[in-house]
Order: sequence, then C-alpha cells, then structure tokens
Amino acid sequence: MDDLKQKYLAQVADAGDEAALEAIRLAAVGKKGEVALKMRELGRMTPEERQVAGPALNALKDEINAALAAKKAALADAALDARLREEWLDVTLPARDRRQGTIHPISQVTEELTAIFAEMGFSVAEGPRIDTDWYNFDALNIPGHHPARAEMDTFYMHRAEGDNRPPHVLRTHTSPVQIRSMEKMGAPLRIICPGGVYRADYDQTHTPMFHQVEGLAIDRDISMAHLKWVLEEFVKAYFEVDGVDLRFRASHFPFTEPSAEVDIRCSWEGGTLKVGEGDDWLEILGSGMVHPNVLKAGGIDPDQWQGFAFGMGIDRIAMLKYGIPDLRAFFDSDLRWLRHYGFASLDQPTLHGGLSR
Ligand code: 2NM
Repeated sequence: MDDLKQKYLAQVADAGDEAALEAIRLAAVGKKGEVALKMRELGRMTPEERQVAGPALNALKDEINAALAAKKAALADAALDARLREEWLDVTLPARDRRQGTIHPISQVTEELTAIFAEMGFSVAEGPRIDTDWYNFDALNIPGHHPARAEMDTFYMHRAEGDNRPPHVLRTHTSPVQIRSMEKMGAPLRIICPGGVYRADYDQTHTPMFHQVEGLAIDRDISMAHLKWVLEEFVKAYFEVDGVDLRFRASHFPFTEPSAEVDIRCSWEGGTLKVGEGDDWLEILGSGMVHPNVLKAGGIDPDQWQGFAFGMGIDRIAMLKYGIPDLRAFFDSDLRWLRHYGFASLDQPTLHGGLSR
C-alpha cells in the first residue's frame, strides 16, 4: 500500500495539466483503478485482516483524492498568474497628446450647450430615436391630418402585414423625449433634450438625419419673459459675446401657444458672421408657451402649471459659430474635414475654462 501511495503521489506532483491529473485519477481511484482492485481483495481476507486493510485502503483513497484536488487548484492558480503576467496593462500611463482623433463639431457644440444650460439649472434628458407616432405626433397636439405627418417627411418603420400595433416612426424632433420626461418626472421640470432626429429631406441645407436641442421649463408661473431671458443668456454664452439683440416674431407651432421664432442681430461683413452687431437678422430657433394639450398628454395639469419650450438645430448653430459652409460634409466622415473642423479631444468645454479654444 505504501508503494501505491508513493507512486501516485509522485505522479500527481509531476502532472503538468488537468488531463494528466484525470488520467492519474482513473488509474488510481477510478472504478477500475488500482485502489478499487485492492478493495475487491478485502472479500478474501480474514475478518482480522479486513479490519486493518479496509480503513487503510479508504485512507489511501482519501489521500490520493486530496492530493489530486490540491494539485488541480495549484494548476489553476498558476494559469491565472500566467494570464495576469501576460495581459498586464498599465492604466496609469498618461494619455497621448498626439492628435489621433478629434471631437466632431456636433459633439463639441452639444457639450457647449449642455454646459450653458446646466448653469441655468437644466438637466439633460434622452430617449429613443424610434418612437410611436403617439409620442412623436399626437401627444404634441399634431393632429392626424397635419402635413408634418405625411409619409414624405416622416420615416415610418416597416410593419409586417397583419401587425396592427400603432405605427413607429424615426422621431422627427426630440419633443417625444420631453413628453416622456413629463410622464416620468412631473412638474416642476427643467430639461434640455439634445439628439439626432430624422426627416425625409436631402439638399444643400437638409440631411435626412440631423441634430436638435429642445428645452423645456415647467413651473407654477413661467412666462415668455423667462423664456426671453434664458434665450438671451444662451445666445451670449454660446457665441461668446457680451451683448445681443433678440427679435421675437409671432409664428405658429402646434405644440406651443403663443409661438415665436427668434432672430439674433448680426452682421455678415467680410463674409464672416458677427453676432450682436450689424443690421442683419439671423433666425436661430423656434419657441413658445407649451400648449395645454401637450401638458395634459405629459400628465401635467395645465391649470396648475405652465411652461415654455424652444427648439433649435445643433448642426446649424455649429455651422454658424465655426464657419462651416456645407451641412452635408458633417456626415461624410472625411478625415481631412474632421481634422480641420474637429476639436482637441482633451479640451472639455466649460463656462469657467472657456467653451471653445
Ligand atoms: C420648437 C419650437 C417650439 C417644443 C415644444 C416642446 C414640448 F414638448 F415641450 F411641447 N418641446 N419643444 C418646441 C417649441 C420646439 O422647435 C422649433
């Protein structure tokens, strides 16, 4: 028995992998292994002999099993150590300042306006780009016959024949996110919703996917005066000028009443845009007081709460601020364009550190 023990413990110690251990286990303590064969001899022994040999064989079996288990654990530890040595990575290495990639102007401008509105107490809300026509249209007081709903402008998701669920669309504005936010968070509410939107349109000034930011402020007694102040602060901070004139022109949107389009005073002298001086006017956004039907759709009582809302094109205000002439180039992924108009990846826009450098 001592020979058996020496033999198998030595084999276990020498085993290089799990397959070798399994072979040893079968040969030693498996059903047809050497220890099992010895146990079969117990039947031919005298009771006195059996009383000595039985427990000794069991102890031998236990000892070999324990050695196998210990070796298996040791092999796994060694394998893990090897992997850790192999796959080691120094996460404290400083970032390379070589400009490999750049931040796209749309991302840059989104960060800029997020910083500006955050300072005024607005948080960022996001939602799905594919939504039901209820969130995209009905909840926004856009009736079934409204031209904006026409197949021409809206991308409708394909439905299999016989599938009678309400239609899904690619959102045509970020307003459905505002309805979802009203439902989720209730009033008072102060949010901006930046993100990609879709309309079936393609020419010099339109791409089928573009970016919008919409703002919404709901409280007990919010008025157009609050809207005007917020927009003035935004325009000054965004265009990095000390003063600006805004012009509110009466307009119409289904989701606001009254509604206004907002122009800013500017000059185009020498072909470059200067905001806050000159005799030209530049339309940059639409706005108004949220229609009671829209508040109701968001689960907010229009007798208790009111709010203002506005929306503008991120791509468009990016072109204006950074002198980018062609909208379509935004989505061409041309590396030369991205290097020219892109922003350094480590410069985060902040109001104290500067929005743009
Ligand atoms: C605009 C113009 C005017 C707007 C309205 C809402 C909502 F969901 F709160 F009713 N969000 N955004 C709005 C109002 C958008 O874009 C030109």
